[in-house]
Amino acid sequence: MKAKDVRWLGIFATVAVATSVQAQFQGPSPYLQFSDSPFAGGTYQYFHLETFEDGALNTPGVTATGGTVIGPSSLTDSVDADDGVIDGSGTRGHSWYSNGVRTLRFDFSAVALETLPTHAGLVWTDVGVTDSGLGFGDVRFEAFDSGGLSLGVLTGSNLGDGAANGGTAEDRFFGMIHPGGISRIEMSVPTSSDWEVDHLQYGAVPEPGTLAVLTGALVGLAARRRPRRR
Ligand SMILES: [Ca+2]
Ligand SMILES: [Ca+2]
Ligand SMILES: [Ca+2]
Repeated sequence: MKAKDVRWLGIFATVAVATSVQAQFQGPSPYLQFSDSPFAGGTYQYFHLETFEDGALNTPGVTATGGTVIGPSSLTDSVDADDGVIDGSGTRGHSWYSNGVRTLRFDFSAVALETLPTHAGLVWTDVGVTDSGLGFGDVRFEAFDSGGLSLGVLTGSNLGDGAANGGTAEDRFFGMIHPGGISRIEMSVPTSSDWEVDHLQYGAVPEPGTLAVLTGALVGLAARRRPRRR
Protein backbone atom coordinates (compact mmCIF):
# COMPACT_ATOMS: atom_id res chain seq x y z
CA MET A 1 0.00 0.00 0.00
CA LYS A 2 1.33 3.45 -0.88
CA ALA A 3 2.11 5.95 1.87
CA LYS A 4 -0.69 8.20 0.58
CA ASP A 5 -3.14 5.30 0.79
CA VAL A 6 -2.07 4.53 4.35
CA ARG A 7 -2.69 8.18 5.23
CA TRP A 8 -6.22 8.01 3.80
CA LEU A 9 -6.92 4.78 5.66
CA GLY A 10 -5.73 6.48 8.86
CA ILE A 11 -8.16 9.35 8.30
CA PHE A 12 -11.05 6.94 7.68
CA ALA A 13 -10.15 4.92 10.77
CA THR A 14 -10.06 8.10 12.88
CA VAL A 15 -13.53 9.04 11.68
CA ALA A 16 -14.74 5.51 12.45
CA VAL A 17 -13.39 5.62 16.00
CA ALA A 18 -14.87 9.09 16.56
CA THR A 19 -18.33 7.80 15.64
CA SER A 20 -18.08 4.72 17.85
CA VAL A 21 -17.63 6.15 21.34
CA GLN A 22 -21.23 6.88 22.35
CA ALA A 23 -22.15 5.26 25.65
CA GLN A 24 -25.73 4.14 26.04
CA PHE A 25 -27.27 3.09 29.35
CA GLN A 26 -29.99 0.43 29.43
CA GLY A 27 -32.63 0.28 32.18
CA PRO A 28 -33.46 0.17 34.98
CA SER A 29 -36.04 -2.25 33.56
CA PRO A 30 -38.13 -5.10 35.05
CA TYR A 31 -36.48 -8.53 34.74
CA LEU A 32 -37.87 -11.99 35.50
CA GLN A 33 -35.88 -14.03 32.94
CA PHE A 34 -33.08 -13.56 30.41
CA SER A 35 -35.49 -12.76 27.57
CA ASP A 36 -36.29 -9.55 29.51
CA SER A 37 -32.71 -8.39 28.93
CA PRO A 38 -32.24 -5.63 26.34
CA PHE A 39 -29.20 -7.68 25.23
CA ALA A 40 -31.28 -10.81 24.43
CA GLY A 41 -31.55 -11.74 20.77
CA GLY A 42 -28.46 -9.86 19.64
CA THR A 43 -25.63 -11.22 17.47
CA TYR A 44 -22.33 -11.37 19.31
CA GLN A 45 -18.73 -12.50 18.88
CA TYR A 46 -19.24 -13.93 22.36
CA PHE A 47 -21.85 -13.58 25.07
CA HIS A 48 -21.73 -14.87 28.64
CA LEU A 49 -24.59 -15.06 31.13
CA GLU A 50 -23.72 -15.86 34.75
CA THR A 51 -26.81 -17.05 36.64
CA PHE A 52 -24.78 -18.38 39.64
CA GLU A 53 -26.93 -21.53 39.54
CA ASP A 54 -23.85 -23.80 39.63
CA GLY A 55 -22.82 -22.09 42.87
CA ALA A 56 -19.91 -20.11 41.42
CA LEU A 57 -18.93 -17.07 39.42
CA ASN A 58 -17.05 -18.88 36.65
CA THR A 59 -17.95 -17.38 33.28
CA PRO A 60 -14.73 -16.46 31.45
CA GLY A 61 -12.84 -13.20 31.60
CA VAL A 62 -14.48 -11.59 34.62
CA THR A 63 -13.23 -10.99 38.17
CA ALA A 64 -15.40 -9.80 41.07
CA THR A 65 -14.36 -7.56 43.92
CA GLY A 66 -16.81 -7.89 46.79
CA GLY A 67 -19.67 -10.31 47.21
CA THR A 68 -20.20 -14.06 47.24
CA VAL A 69 -22.63 -16.66 45.86
CA ILE A 70 -25.58 -17.64 48.04
CA GLY A 71 -27.78 -20.66 47.42
CA PRO A 72 -31.43 -21.37 48.07
CA SER A 73 -32.79 -19.95 51.34
CA SER A 74 -35.77 -17.97 52.56
CA LEU A 75 -33.71 -14.77 52.10
CA THR A 76 -32.18 -15.58 48.67
CA ASP A 77 -33.34 -13.37 45.82
CA SER A 78 -32.36 -14.97 42.52
CA VAL A 79 -33.79 -13.94 39.17
CA ASP A 80 -37.23 -15.53 39.17
CA ALA A 81 -36.84 -17.99 36.26
CA ASP A 82 -33.62 -19.57 37.61
CA ASP A 83 -35.52 -22.07 39.79
CA GLY A 84 -37.45 -23.30 36.75
CA VAL A 85 -40.70 -21.43 37.30
CA ILE A 86 -41.73 -17.77 37.10
CA ASP A 87 -43.82 -17.58 40.23
CA GLY A 88 -42.93 -14.26 41.87
CA SER A 89 -40.18 -15.86 43.97
CA GLY A 90 -36.42 -16.24 43.68
CA THR A 91 -35.76 -18.01 46.99
CA ARG A 92 -34.96 -21.38 45.36
CA GLY A 93 -32.22 -20.01 43.10
CA HIS A 94 -28.71 -18.63 43.59
CA SER A 95 -27.59 -15.00 43.57
CA TRP A 96 -24.53 -12.86 44.25
CA TYR A 97 -24.76 -11.39 47.77
CA SER A 98 -23.03 -8.15 48.79
CA ASN A 99 -21.75 -9.82 51.96
CA GLY A 100 -20.95 -6.62 53.85
CA VAL A 101 -19.96 -4.18 51.11
CA ARG A 102 -21.87 -1.31 49.48
CA THR A 103 -20.17 -1.60 46.07
CA LEU A 104 -19.73 -4.67 43.89
CA ARG A 105 -17.18 -4.45 41.12
CA PHE A 106 -16.72 -6.67 38.05
CA ASP A 107 -13.58 -6.31 35.90
CA PHE A 108 -13.39 -7.70 32.38
CA SER A 109 -10.15 -9.05 30.89
CA ALA A 110 -9.37 -8.02 27.33
CA VAL A 111 -6.75 -10.79 27.25
CA ALA A 112 -9.05 -13.63 28.34
CA LEU A 113 -11.97 -12.44 26.20
CA GLU A 114 -9.77 -11.32 23.25
CA THR A 115 -11.82 -8.14 23.07
CA LEU A 116 -13.56 -6.17 25.82
CA PRO A 117 -17.34 -6.47 26.00
CA THR A 118 -19.38 -3.84 24.20
CA HIS A 119 -22.43 -4.84 26.25
CA ALA A 120 -22.37 -5.39 30.02
CA GLY A 121 -25.02 -5.43 32.70
CA LEU A 122 -26.58 -7.19 35.65
CA VAL A 123 -29.81 -7.44 37.58
CA TRP A 124 -30.33 -5.86 40.97
CA THR A 125 -32.66 -8.20 42.85
CA ASP A 126 -32.90 -7.11 46.47
CA VAL A 127 -31.97 -4.86 49.33
CA GLY A 128 -32.46 -6.01 52.90
CA VAL A 129 -31.40 -3.86 55.83
CA THR A 130 -30.52 -0.26 54.92
CA ASP A 131 -29.34 2.71 56.99
CA SER A 132 -32.95 3.90 57.27
CA GLY A 133 -34.96 0.66 57.40
CA LEU A 134 -35.76 -2.44 55.41
CA GLY A 135 -36.31 -3.17 51.79
CA PHE A 136 -35.92 0.08 49.83
CA GLY A 137 -32.84 1.87 48.54
CA ASP A 138 -31.26 3.83 45.70
CA VAL A 139 -29.16 1.77 43.30
CA ARG A 140 -26.18 3.15 41.40
CA PHE A 141 -24.70 1.53 38.28
CA GLU A 142 -21.47 2.78 36.71
CA ALA A 143 -19.50 1.57 33.69
CA PHE A 144 -15.92 2.30 32.65
CA ASP A 145 -14.24 2.47 29.25
CA SER A 146 -11.12 0.61 28.08
CA GLY A 147 -8.92 3.24 29.73
CA GLY A 148 -10.72 2.97 33.08
CA LEU A 149 -12.58 6.28 32.70
CA SER A 150 -16.18 6.48 33.85
CA LEU A 151 -18.84 6.36 31.12
CA GLY A 152 -21.42 7.75 33.55
CA VAL A 153 -23.79 6.67 36.29
CA LEU A 154 -27.30 5.24 35.99
CA THR A 155 -29.41 5.54 39.14
CA GLY A 156 -32.54 3.68 40.19
CA SER A 157 -34.34 5.62 42.90
CA ASN A 158 -35.90 3.94 45.92
CA LEU A 159 -36.01 0.45 44.41
CA GLY A 160 -37.30 -2.44 46.48
CA ASP A 161 -40.40 -4.04 47.89
CA GLY A 162 -40.03 -3.35 51.61
CA ALA A 163 -39.13 -6.96 52.30
CA ALA A 164 -36.18 -9.34 52.16
CA ASN A 165 -37.93 -12.55 51.15
CA GLY A 166 -37.09 -13.16 47.50
CA GLY A 167 -39.94 -11.34 45.78
CA THR A 168 -39.11 -10.61 42.15
CA ALA A 169 -41.48 -7.88 40.92
CA GLU A 170 -39.02 -5.14 41.91
CA ASP A 171 -35.96 -6.72 40.21
CA ARG A 172 -34.30 -4.37 37.73
CA PHE A 173 -31.76 -4.72 34.91
CA PHE A 174 -28.98 -2.12 34.61
CA GLY A 175 -26.62 -2.15 31.64
CA MET A 176 -24.35 -0.27 29.29
CA ILE A 177 -23.67 -0.49 25.55
CA HIS A 178 -20.36 1.04 24.54
CA PRO A 179 -18.90 0.08 21.16
CA GLY A 180 -15.44 1.21 22.29
CA GLY A 181 -15.38 -1.47 25.01
CA ILE A 182 -16.22 -1.76 28.69
CA SER A 183 -13.44 -2.67 31.12
CA ARG A 184 -15.50 -2.76 34.31
CA ILE A 185 -18.91 -2.24 35.83
CA GLU A 186 -19.85 -1.39 39.38
CA MET A 187 -23.12 -1.50 41.27
CA SER A 188 -23.69 0.20 44.61
CA VAL A 189 -26.40 0.63 47.17
CA PRO A 190 -25.03 3.66 49.05
CA THR A 191 -27.27 3.02 52.08
CA SER A 192 -26.79 -0.74 52.47
CA SER A 193 -24.28 -3.57 52.58
CA ASP A 194 -27.06 -6.19 52.53
CA TRP A 195 -28.29 -6.67 48.97
CA GLU A 196 -28.12 -8.98 45.95
CA VAL A 197 -27.56 -9.07 42.21
CA ASP A 198 -27.93 -11.82 39.61
CA HIS A 199 -27.59 -12.50 35.85
CA LEU A 200 -24.26 -10.82 35.25
CA GLN A 201 -24.05 -10.67 31.45
CA TYR A 202 -21.56 -9.37 28.91
CA GLY A 203 -20.83 -9.75 25.23
CA ALA A 204 -19.10 -8.11 22.30
CA VAL A 205 -20.36 -7.18 18.86
CA PRO A 206 -18.35 -5.78 15.98
CA GLU A 207 -18.82 -2.02 15.67
CA PRO A 208 -21.03 -1.56 12.55
CA GLY A 209 -19.93 2.04 12.02
CA THR A 210 -16.27 1.04 12.06
CA LEU A 211 -16.85 -1.89 9.74
CA ALA A 212 -18.90 0.16 7.29
CA VAL A 213 -16.43 3.03 7.15
CA LEU A 214 -13.38 0.77 6.93
CA THR A 215 -15.02 -1.32 4.22
CA GLY A 216 -15.77 1.90 2.36
CA ALA A 217 -12.17 2.99 2.74
CA LEU A 218 -10.83 -0.31 1.43
CA VAL A 219 -13.21 -0.27 -1.54
CA GLY A 220 -12.08 3.28 -2.26
CA LEU A 221 -8.43 2.26 -2.10
CA ALA A 222 -9.03 -0.72 -4.39
CA ALA A 223 -10.67 1.58 -6.93
CA ARG A 224 -7.75 4.03 -6.73
CA ARG A 225 -5.21 1.26 -7.28
CA ARG A 226 -6.89 -0.14 -10.39
CA PRO A 227 -4.52 0.37 -13.33
CA ARG A 228 -5.74 2.87 -15.89
CA ARG A 229 -5.93 2.02 -19.56
CA ARG A 230 -4.58 4.39 -22.15
CA1 LIG B 1 -39.05 -18.52 40.67
CA1 LIG C 1 -29.61 -16.96 39.85
CA1 LIG D 1 -36.35 -9.14 44.53
